[in-house]
Amino acid sequence: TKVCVIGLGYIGLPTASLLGTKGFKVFGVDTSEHVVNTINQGKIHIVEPDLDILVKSAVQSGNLKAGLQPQEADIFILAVPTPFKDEHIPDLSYVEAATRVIAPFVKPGNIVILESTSPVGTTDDIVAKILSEEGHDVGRDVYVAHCPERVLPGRILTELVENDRIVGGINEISTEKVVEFYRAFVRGEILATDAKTAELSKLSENSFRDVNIAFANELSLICDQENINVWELIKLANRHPRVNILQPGPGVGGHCIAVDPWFIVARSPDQARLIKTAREVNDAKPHWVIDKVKVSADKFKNPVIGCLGLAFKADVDDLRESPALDIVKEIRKQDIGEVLVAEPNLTEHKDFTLLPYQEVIKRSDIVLLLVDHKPFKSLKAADLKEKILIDTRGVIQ
Ligand code: SAJ
Repeated sequence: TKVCVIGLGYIGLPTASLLGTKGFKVFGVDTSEHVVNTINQGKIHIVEPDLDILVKSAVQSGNLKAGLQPQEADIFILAVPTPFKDEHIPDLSYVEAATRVIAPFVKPGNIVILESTSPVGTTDDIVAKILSEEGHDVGRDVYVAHCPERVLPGRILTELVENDRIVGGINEISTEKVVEFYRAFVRGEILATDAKTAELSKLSENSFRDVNIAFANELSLICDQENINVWELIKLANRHPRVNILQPGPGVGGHCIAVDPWFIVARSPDQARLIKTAREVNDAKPHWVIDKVKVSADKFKNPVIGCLGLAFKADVDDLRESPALDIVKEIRKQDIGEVLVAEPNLTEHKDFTLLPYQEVIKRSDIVLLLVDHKPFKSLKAADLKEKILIDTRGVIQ
C-alpha cells in the first residue's frame, strides 16, 4: 500500500516514518526544501524522542521518501497546520491548499484522511467539497474521513501506536475504509463515528484540558494574593479521591491547547462561554508573570534577569505559542532589565544568545524559571540564595 503524507511536521513526520517501518511505501510532502532534504538524508528537523532512529530506519529501508510535490498513492493523509488568524478566526488555508495539491493525484478507490485538528465542518465543507469540485465522486469512489491526531509531544511515537483513535467519515463506507487502515498499525481501539463528531471530539479534548489548566492558573493568582503555596495546596486538594487539579504555569502554549478552543468559540460564540473565559484566563497569565518580574526588578538599579526555558513545555524544543518565549521577549521589549536566556533543548535562537543555565543563574539578580525542563529540576533553592526566584512552575524546592 502506498501512502502520501502532506505536511512533515510534528504529526506528519512521525506518522510517515512509523508507516514506513510497518511496510507501507510512504511518500512525504512538504513545502520546505530544507525539510525534504533533511528527511531524505535520514535526518530530522524537529526534536522528539526516538524519532531520529525511526526516520533513519524508514529512509534506509527505502520505504520513506520526501519531495515537494505529491505522487499517486492509495491513501493520502493531510497533516498540515490549522492555526488561527486575527480575532481567533480559524485559518484553513493550509487544509485548502493541501486538498487542492493532492486533487490531481487522487484516483478512484483512494482514501483521503484529514488528521489536522479542524473546526466542525471542515472535512465535509472543505476537503470533500474541493475534491468533488475537482471532479471526484466523493463518498462513492473516493473515501474521505477525519481522524484527529491525539499524540502528546515528547511521547509521540508511543502514543501514535497506543492511543485510541476516532475515525469520522463523510459517509459510512468512508468510515469503514479508514478504520481498516488505522487498524493495520494502531494498537489502541479505533472508534467509528461521523466527521463532525470526530472534529468536535478532538476540539473538546483540548478544551477540557485548557479549562482545567485555567482553573489551576486561577488558583495560583488566588494563592499568591493569600500568600499560600499553590503547589502545596494542589497536592493536598488532590488527595481527595475525586479531585485532580492540574498544574499552574506561566500560561498555556503549544499549537493545540492554546488554539483549538477558539475553533469552538468561533462557531458557537453564544454557547462557548466557559471555554472562552478559560482561554482568557490562560492568556492573561504571562502578563501577570511579567508584572511580578517588574516588581522584583524595581529593587535593583541595573537588574539582570535570568530566564530559564523558552519552550512551550518541559523537555521539548517547540517554541510555538510558547508563553515562556512571549514573556522573555516582552521583558526585553519593555527594557525591564538585562535579559539572559538558557534553553537547554536548543543550540541557537534568532533573537537571543543562549547561554548554559548555570551561567545564566550565576550572572542574574532575578532568576525566572519558565519551563520545567529536566536539568532545571535538580536546582535547589539553596543554590539560588541572594537571588530573587520567580518560579512559575513550582520546580525549585
Ligand atoms: N500545562 C500547564 N499545566 C498542566 C499541563 C499543561 O500549564 O498541568 C501547559 C503546558 O506547559 C503547555 C500547555 O499547557 O504550555 C499544553 O501542554 P500539554 O502537555 O497539556 O499538551 P500539548 O499541547 O503538548 O498536547 C495536547 C494534548 N492534548 C490533551 O492532553 C488533551 C495531546 O494529546 C494532543 O494531541 C495535542 O494537544 C494536540 O496536538 O492537539
